[in-house]
Amino acid sequence: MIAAQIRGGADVIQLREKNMPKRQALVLGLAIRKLTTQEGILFIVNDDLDLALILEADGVHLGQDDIPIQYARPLLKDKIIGISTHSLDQAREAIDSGADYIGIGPAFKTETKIKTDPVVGIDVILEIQESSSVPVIAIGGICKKNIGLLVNSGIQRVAIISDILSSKDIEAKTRALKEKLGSV
Ligand code: 3NM
Repeated sequence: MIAAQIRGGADVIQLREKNMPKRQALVLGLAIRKLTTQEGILFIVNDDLDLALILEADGVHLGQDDIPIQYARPLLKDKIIGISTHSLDQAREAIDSGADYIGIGPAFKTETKIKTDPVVGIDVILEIQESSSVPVIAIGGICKKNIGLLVNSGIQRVAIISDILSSKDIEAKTRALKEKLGSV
């Protein structure tokens, strides 16, 4: 699945396995690290600082309930730290605290995350993007049908799970989404 996403044009792969035993995640992560290194793609580990370090990932992605960036930064040093945000205030705080990028969402309704925050409007995402010194990545419920709404508003960085992973042809779906992003 990951190889197909890379062939389709994914720029970054994130390992996000909330319920997988850590040993299994380690084995999966080693394979992802090998593939992403070969292909020159960034590899980010969700939540787990230890796994990110062991796997020599390019960075870690931290949620609002994870280890705060102040504690993660000394361990990760100059590696990438991204933070999930769900409001203007959280976005500002994440940027001020030294996040290298922020996720903002949910952009649309999503079934993927068990505990989701209220949908953040496109206007709020744009406002954050316009004032942000770091890349802003929209996430949540983004699919081939609605990605144009974001792109037409000037949002060009997205993270997508279900619309890609539920596709029969993951490579073609990733390519189609990427083409829409590139059409602005
Ligand atoms: N974070 P899908 S929404 C992992 O709002 C995640 O921060 C979100 O999955 C946030 O593309 C989300 O299937 C789920 O909607 C994204």
